[in-house]
Amino acid sequence: TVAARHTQYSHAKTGGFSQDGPQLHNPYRDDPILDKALRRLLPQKSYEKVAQDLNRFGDRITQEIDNLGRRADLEPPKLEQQNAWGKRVDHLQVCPEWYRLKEICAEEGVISIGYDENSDAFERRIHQVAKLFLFSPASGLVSCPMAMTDGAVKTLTSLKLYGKNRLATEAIDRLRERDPKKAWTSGQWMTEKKGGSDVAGGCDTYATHIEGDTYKLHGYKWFSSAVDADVALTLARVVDTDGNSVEGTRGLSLFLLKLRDDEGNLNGIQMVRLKNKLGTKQLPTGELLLDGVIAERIGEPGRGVAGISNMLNITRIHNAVASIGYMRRIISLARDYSTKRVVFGQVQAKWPLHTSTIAKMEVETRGCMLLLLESARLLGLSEANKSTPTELSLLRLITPIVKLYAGKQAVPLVSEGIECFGGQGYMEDTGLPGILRDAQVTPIWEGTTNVLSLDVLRVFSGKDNVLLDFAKRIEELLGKQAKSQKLQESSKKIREALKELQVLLVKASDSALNSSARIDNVARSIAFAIARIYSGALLVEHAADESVANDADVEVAYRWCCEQPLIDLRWEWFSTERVAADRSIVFDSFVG
Ligand code: UCC
Ligand code: FAD
Repeated sequence: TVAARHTQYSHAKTGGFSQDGPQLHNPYRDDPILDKALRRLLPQKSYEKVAQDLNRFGDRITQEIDNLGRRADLEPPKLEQQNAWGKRVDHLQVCPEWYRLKEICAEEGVISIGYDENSDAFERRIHQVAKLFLFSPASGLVSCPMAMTDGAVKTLTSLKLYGKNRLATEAIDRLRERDPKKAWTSGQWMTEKKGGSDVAGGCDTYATHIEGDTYKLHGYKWFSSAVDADVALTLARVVDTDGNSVEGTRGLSLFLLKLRDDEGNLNGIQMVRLKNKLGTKQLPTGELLLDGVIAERIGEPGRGVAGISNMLNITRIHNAVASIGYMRRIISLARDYSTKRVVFGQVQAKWPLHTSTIAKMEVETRGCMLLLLESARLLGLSEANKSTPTELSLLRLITPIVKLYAGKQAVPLVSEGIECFGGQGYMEDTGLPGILRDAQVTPIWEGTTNVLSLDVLRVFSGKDNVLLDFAKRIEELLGKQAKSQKLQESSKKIREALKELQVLLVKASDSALNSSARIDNVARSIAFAIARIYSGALLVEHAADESVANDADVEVAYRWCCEQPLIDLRWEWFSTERVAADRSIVFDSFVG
């Protein structure tokens, strides 16, 4: 009654009601697809071991890790450049929780699992990716240095430096070390002021020879994340004895350096400032002046971009982990909240329009998740030397695809998820807005959506017939005729979309020869079509496996394949006239 309310407010100024917030559940047990997918992908014994580890780790996330990650969100790093007496100190202050999270990564083996020689390489990469996926949204962005650390191990081992180069050997051991006291992390410094996508066009860092493979580096690195790292991989142009260097990609060589000496002094590095970022505020991203950094040249001179691509291909998979981790986190919280928040007389979960909103997000996330696990499977197979040539070319294809697609989907999906909490989703102390800010970086770093779409074209222009390999894999996934009518219809849609893509690409490459068509301006639509066709086929394969799948899996596959376009590409978009038309739209009324 009115009188009762009046009494209530006169005593408690904020009113008597408070809303229960969303609860974070064990992310492994809460995930509707991860466990089932692992059951399908891994041999029984290995599955049991992995599931046990992920179950336990999921509990550790809810009980300990998530809170540390949240503390790291709230205490961004600081840089003290000079001490009180004007001495340059470049003292980086990162909160204790950040360091604790790094220790936990070593203890939990988030990197070492990927290289554990006691288990099959194919299985260990799947295990690692699943574990990183659980960790990522709780990690306070420690997932970022972990990505680069994994990439550094991969690069150094691919260059076969173990046992041959002292620093590289120590780095390989310590970057995948389980003892937190010995474990190192790595940075990756590629971006300079002039260019982050066009690395060769932007690189103005020079290396003068000292002796053997040792050089001194001078340059300015414009974005360097996790500057509390122990080592970093970077690119520079070697200066010859006449003071000349080679321009372009072929002039870039790859270097490995330690950030500090044994006394903790910086190795010819000045931390100029920390970046003032939209999100990822937990992560110390700095501008670094390299002023005589002692570094080891690794790999052949002039093969720097090709060498660091090993790192990029690993960090891009980690980036997809992060994107999908954010998607899963927001859905999980929104789902829980929907059982608690009463709107118009009943909980959100009972309003069909609300569950339909979350169902749409769920379909997207499951498609991305299976694409991610496929990338882990292919990576693992290649490292176990078990890949067929088709699987090798699919790994090269899927890496930019999963990064660009998941990164691009994460931002609107997380935004939708935030809306599920109404005004509370916009409140900083819920921790929810930070998820959106952090998700926004995933389409940008490690190669933007456009740059990775162009990388997909680079893959197609290689010597292998990647399109045929792709078609072969899709057929393999669709397999035998599924029993369910919905899955049969889904398979039909996938085959139609694949055919359409093949026809357009063949026609485009023929027309490109006589300059009547361009492929680069539709690279993004091509990449998206590949992602959607590939994920659709993976969803069908998953849903057709009656040993794990249920009706919801079938429905998800059907909605992915039959309720949204798998391919959004028209022949007229390839025409060279389209380029001029785009310009006329963009620069209409532009005075410059
Ligand atoms: O953003 C960064 C770190 C953020 C923090 C870490 C986040 C981790 C995940 C988060 C988890 C929370 S680091 C900066 C990232 N920067 C980029 O990704 C650069 C984007 N730009 C590109 O990817 C470009 O496509 C370039 C720089 C790779 C292309 O440059 P060029 O100069 O045009 O190079 P070319 O001539 O096309 O390629 C040179 C060689 C070729 O081999 P060869 O010479 O044998 O023909 C290419 O085939 O490199 C080869 N190559 C590759 N190989 C190029 N890309 C690749 C690749 N991805 N895989 C294999
Ligand atoms: P640009 O290259 O100037 O790109 C601007 C726009 O142009 C983009 O939309 C891009 O898609 C588009 N574009 C570029 N080329 C083409 C083309 N040919 N066709 C069509 N479109 C094109 N870098 C590191 O090396 N190490 C790090 O640790 C690191 N950490 C980072 C941390 C954060 C928080 C951020 C935001 C960035 C970080 N980066 C790091 C840099 C990041 O990798 C680059 O910002 C990114 O690769 C893009 O480069 P750029 O900023 O120079 O943008």
